[in-house]
Amino acid sequence: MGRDARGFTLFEMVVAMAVMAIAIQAIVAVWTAYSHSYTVESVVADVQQSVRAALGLIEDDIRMAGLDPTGSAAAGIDQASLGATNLQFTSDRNGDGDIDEANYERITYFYNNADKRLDQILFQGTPSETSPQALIDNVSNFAFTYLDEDGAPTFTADEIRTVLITLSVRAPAGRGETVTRTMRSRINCRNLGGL
Ligand SMILES: [Ca+2]
Ligand SMILES: [Ca+2]
Repeated sequence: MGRDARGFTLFEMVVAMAVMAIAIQAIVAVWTAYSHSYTVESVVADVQQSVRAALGLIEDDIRMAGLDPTGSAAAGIDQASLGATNLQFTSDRNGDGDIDEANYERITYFYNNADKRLDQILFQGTPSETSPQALIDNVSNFAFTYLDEDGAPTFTADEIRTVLITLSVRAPAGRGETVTRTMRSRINCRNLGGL
């Protein structure tokens, strides 16, 4: 008796099921890897975007440091609060010869290492002064570097012409993994040392 040519033997069924099981396993593995890399990639994209946005805001502010259209506001970088993770600067944005309005004339940026945030204080020294607020979270590393007119590092406020920023953000990317991105920025402060 030959087997029915239209049917399957038990052996063929078992082989077919085994092949299917292997195929499903492979599909699941590929899908898992894909969805994981998709998660990591989207976290990387988010992190890069937020770092870029934060740096853009700081750059715009710091570029204004020392703006002093009347020459009588004594705008510039504040020596007392100058450090590798602290920067306070003034600019006479409304050009009235002093630094006292709630119009972003005195701004402080500082790295809050305990909370891993880059904080800012706006309108400092005016009635509208804000408490520190986070500009960006998950900051794993932050540093200001200051250069004088010859490009040499300095911590003397009057000598500063260029501000360099290093900003690293580390964000969770699922499965206990993290994504870290570091970006640097170089700001030439055209309003400093112009007198
Ligand atoms: Ca002013
Ligand atoms: Ca004023």
